[in-house]
Amino acid sequence: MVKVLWIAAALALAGPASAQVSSHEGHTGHAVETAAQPGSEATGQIKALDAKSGKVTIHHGPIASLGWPAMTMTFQAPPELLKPLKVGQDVKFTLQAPGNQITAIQPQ
Ligand SMILES: [Cu+2]
Repeated sequence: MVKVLWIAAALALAGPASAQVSSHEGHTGHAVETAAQPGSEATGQIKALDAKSGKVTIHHGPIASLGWPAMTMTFQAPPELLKPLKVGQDVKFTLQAPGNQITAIQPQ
């Protein structure tokens, strides 16, 4: 009982600022690791394109890293990446997890 009171007194003297720093120290590394996941590479052919709203429909090949078979589907992409592209082009692109956001795309 005497010990518990001593710890409480020590924490009160240290103040709330230093107590907060020591309790969060160990967590900063994990957030960085999670954000640094690599994208998935894929290839396909453009079936429809709406650069203005950042949408592109691609018939893509199998994507092993996501466990996807070949299919036609619509992805989101930054409009500036889609502007130089045309319907019917064969493209190589990079997907960000969970998988429907394109972060890089170019004709192949
Ligand atoms: Cu798909």
